[in-house]
Parts: sequence; structure tokens; C-alpha cells
Amino acid sequence: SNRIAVVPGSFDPPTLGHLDVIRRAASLYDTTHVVVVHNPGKEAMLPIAQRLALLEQSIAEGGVEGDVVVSSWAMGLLVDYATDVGAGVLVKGIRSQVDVAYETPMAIVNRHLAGIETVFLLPDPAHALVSSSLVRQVAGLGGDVSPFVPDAVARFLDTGARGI
Ligand code: COD
Repeated sequence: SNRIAVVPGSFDPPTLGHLDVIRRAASLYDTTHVVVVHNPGKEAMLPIAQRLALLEQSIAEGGVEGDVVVSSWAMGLLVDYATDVGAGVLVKGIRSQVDVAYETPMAIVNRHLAGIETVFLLPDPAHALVSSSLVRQVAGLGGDVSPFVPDAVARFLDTGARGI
């Protein structure tokens, strides 16, 4: 069904860019599954359980409207998760030509594998340059990440960095 969408990502940590994509997906589809996918190509900062908790809090506090389910997936193809929950669509945010180049082959493979379409949303220009890797870098060097992340994430990284 096209009424159910999956918004996948590493969310390490969730950013205001992610929250923007989640908010708009939730306004377009009846049910939106936000799925934390383990990306073996990236060294993780936060454990999956922590990313799930921060996503839940950010979505609740961010006043995201609609039916949003947060879960994780580490058992294989993302399209298998999508098929299991009856989703016909993956929703991804496109920040630049780099994202287009990275996402295009995945979208075509996923359509071949399972008939799942990929919908690309253009970012809110206010958050278009925000990435989790930038946030990890700034937080790791003791900088203030609050302009780039939901409040729940800022609170967590702030207390984490100070060891409280
Ligand atoms: N504005 C708008 N969108 C944004 C922003 C922003 N500022 N920041 C990030 N996004 C988008 C990204 O473009 C992406 O769509 C999503 O938010 C998540 O971003 P990240 O950085 O948390 O996640 P990635 O890029 O590490 O996640 C990659 C996936 C796990 C989604 C990807 O690897 C995937 O789909 N894997 C599936 C594995 C699989 O089944 N492979 C086989 C077939 S290809």
C-alpha cells in the first residue's frame, strides 16, 4: 500500500533535518515508520537503543502530527522491513547532488527487489546543511550543537559531553 511509508536512516544522532523530513512524511502518509538502520559503513557514536529513545522524544516534543512508529532494523534488506509492515514507499531527504548520487542506485535496486518506490523530499533550507556527522564532530570537540538538533538531543549531548 502507498498509504504506509518508511523513513530510514542512521539517526546518529537525530537532527533538525531528520525531524523536518519525518514531519513532512507524516503529513503525506497514513502511517510513517521511522527506522533506525544499522549502517555497517559508518562508525557509530550512539547505540541503537539510544537513537530510538532520542527519536521518540524528538518526535513527541517536536509536535509531529500523524501516526508515527519508531523502530530499528538490523536483520537484512530494508525492503524486507517495508514489505513486512505493508509499506509501498521509502522516503528520503535529498540535500545535494551527493545525496542524489548515493540514493539513486539504492532506489533502483529496492524497486527491483521488492517493487518499493523511493520518494525524495527536498529539505527545509533552514536545515539543509545539517548532518549527523557534522553534529558528531561539533559535539566531540565540545561545541554547542543546539542550533542543529532537537532539544532532546541537545540535552543528551550536553550532559553526555560534560559527564554529568
Ligand atoms: N535535510 C533533509 N534530509 C536529511 C538531512 C537534512 N539536513 N540530513 C539527513 N537527511 C536525510 C538523508 O538524506 C537520509 O535520507 C535520511 O535523512 C537519513 O540520514 P542519515 O545520515 O541518518 O542516514 P544514512 O544516510 O546513514 O542512512 C542510510 C540508510 C540506512 C537509509 C541506507 O544505507 C539504506 O537505505 N540502507 C538500506 C540497506 C539495504 O537494504 N541495502 C540493500 C539495498 S540498497
